[in-house]
Amino acid sequence: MSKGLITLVNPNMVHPPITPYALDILTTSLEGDGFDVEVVDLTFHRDDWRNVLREYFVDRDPLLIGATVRNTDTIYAQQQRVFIDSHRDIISEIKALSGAPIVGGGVGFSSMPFALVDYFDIPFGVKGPGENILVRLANVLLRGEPPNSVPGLIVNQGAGRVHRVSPMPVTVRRGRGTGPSALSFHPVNSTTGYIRRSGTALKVDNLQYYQGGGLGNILTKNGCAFACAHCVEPDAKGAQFTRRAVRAVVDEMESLTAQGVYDLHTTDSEFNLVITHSKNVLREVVRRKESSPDSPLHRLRLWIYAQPVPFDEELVSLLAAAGCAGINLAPDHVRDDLLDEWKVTAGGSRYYTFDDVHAVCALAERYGIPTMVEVLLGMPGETAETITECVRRTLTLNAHVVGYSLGIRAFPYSPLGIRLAQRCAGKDTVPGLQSDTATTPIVLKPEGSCSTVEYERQFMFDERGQHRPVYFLSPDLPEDPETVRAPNGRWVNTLNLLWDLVPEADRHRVMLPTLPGLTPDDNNYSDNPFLLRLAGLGYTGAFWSHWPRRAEIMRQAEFDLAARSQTG
Ligand code: B12
Ligand code: SF4
Repeated sequence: MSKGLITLVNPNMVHPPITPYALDILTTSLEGDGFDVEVVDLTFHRDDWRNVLREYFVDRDPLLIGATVRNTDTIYAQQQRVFIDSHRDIISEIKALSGAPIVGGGVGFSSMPFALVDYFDIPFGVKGPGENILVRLANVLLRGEPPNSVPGLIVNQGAGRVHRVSPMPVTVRRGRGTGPSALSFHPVNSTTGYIRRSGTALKVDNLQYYQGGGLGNILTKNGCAFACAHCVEPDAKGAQFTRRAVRAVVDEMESLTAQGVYDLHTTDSEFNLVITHSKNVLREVVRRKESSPDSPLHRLRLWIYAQPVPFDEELVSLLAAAGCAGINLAPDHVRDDLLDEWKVTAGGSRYYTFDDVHAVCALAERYGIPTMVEVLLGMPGETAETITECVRRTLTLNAHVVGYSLGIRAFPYSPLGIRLAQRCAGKDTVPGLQSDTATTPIVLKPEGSCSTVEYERQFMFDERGQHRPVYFLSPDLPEDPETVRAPNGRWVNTLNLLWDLVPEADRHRVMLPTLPGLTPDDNNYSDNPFLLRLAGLGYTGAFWSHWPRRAEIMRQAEFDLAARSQTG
């Protein structure tokens, strides 16, 4: 007999649509524990989500409702779009339709969870992997026990008072937690194959996402033990690597490819950190392909996120044999002086040089695997000279695509965000702090000097409660002093410099930020006009793989549209 119904809601309205993988993971664990789970997926209901919710809740009375918040905002400095207001609208509608308690979670949510339980006005939140905590919460509610007995659960007491039940499950650095060893359970379900479905009512429809967005997804391990200055992931996902059982991962790849979802993007923070595990996963894929000519894995196209180190020929040959279709590499910059303070392990050491980036690109090319190289410009210390060198050297890499972003979103617990708040000390702004919607200088309070809700909120809201996502752009870039002084200054000179630095002949294979921030040139996937066309035309695989042909694809799309309007 079922223990009761849990409803999981996906409020992500960004297109091209990305499969809410988290909801398959949560469903697997909840169903495994005897609960019924229904997924109300609003991604394909951007215009009629209210009706969908109303119809759903007419005859449902769940024990608990979970909402996943994958992205808080675009984290793209040229288009600082915030998503949480639309999430709040959805949550408010749910509250009007059901009396069930609501719990929030997701990687975006986890980047500022105290502020978001408060903003959404929901009783519970989970920071980091949620499957095991959610099962505990559901059982506690079922038995009528106090939620305060669920370790790691974030509980909203109202009026801005939020606390987290200790001990905390996700290893958190800087003494803010005690780590999984302090718990009787680990937050990640690392042993079970997550159940992936297509075409089942009220479950995530993996094939529909693949047909609408061209990508499926797969997790081989959770978390990241490194400490790159701009990054939220060690804090939001867990500061240690939790490997999933190899068999479970490959079973899932097999299940997805058998359903017709052939392009799978890894959702690890970085696929190659813990290289022995990465190789074991790939070996198992290769073994199954070799042992059966009928294995659906022969159709697998794997797309990975990776760092330049560790990488060796064995990994690349295994990637090729397993069906890797592309490597998205994130060296971020070429200059050691900038990277020394930025791309580091938890112990603070650098882990690659630009020579390693060259070596990976060359090796991948030898094995016929295209690469995309991601570059993040504007970190502290960036100048016209360092940008010039970075663009010049990254263009020599022979990568399929080089993506340049300018400006870094500062988050409450990214090392950069923490440092900026410490430097402001609640008194002064720091040159380079910027937000398009800021009307007064951005002055951040350091952690510990205010409540956690307040600390997190200031990275997303101003004092009046208006959205003001905080960004950082190096003040040493060639901007006028007024631009740097203005809290909402736009680094236009630097944008122009960037465009000037990329020769016309390379433009087709380069992602370059533009002033509006949402054009077919921008490395911003949220409703990007090129990607929407791409998805509409049925292209599959990582979006960047089609980037060099975007002018042609856009022309084809215009042509098709014109032809259809004539025949229609
Ligand atoms: C892979 C990836 C992509 C790929 C996706 C490919 C694919 N087919 O899946 C691509 C390149 C397309 C992409 C695009 C974008 N991405 Co992205 N992406 C990721 C990445 C690396 C993995 C996401 C993922 O699926 N994780 C695996 C799932 C299983 O984990 P999870 O969602 O965190 O779920 C667990 C917990 O969070 C929790 N949980 C989740 N939901 C819930 C709900 C409840 C109720 C509970 C209790 C718990 C819970 O339990 C889950 C299971 O353990 C993450 C970083 C990361 N390591 O997670 C960034 C990340 C999510 N992306 C991010 C962003 C901003 C974007 C874009 C908006 C960027 C842009 N401007 O274009 C777009 C949005 C696209 C869209 N349509 O939503 C940011 C979000 C930051 C923030 N605060 O908002 C992240 C964190 C990257 C970063 N370092 O900043 N992305
Ligand atoms: S950018 Fe650095 S900290 Fe973030 S996931 Fe990658 S390696 Fe880990």
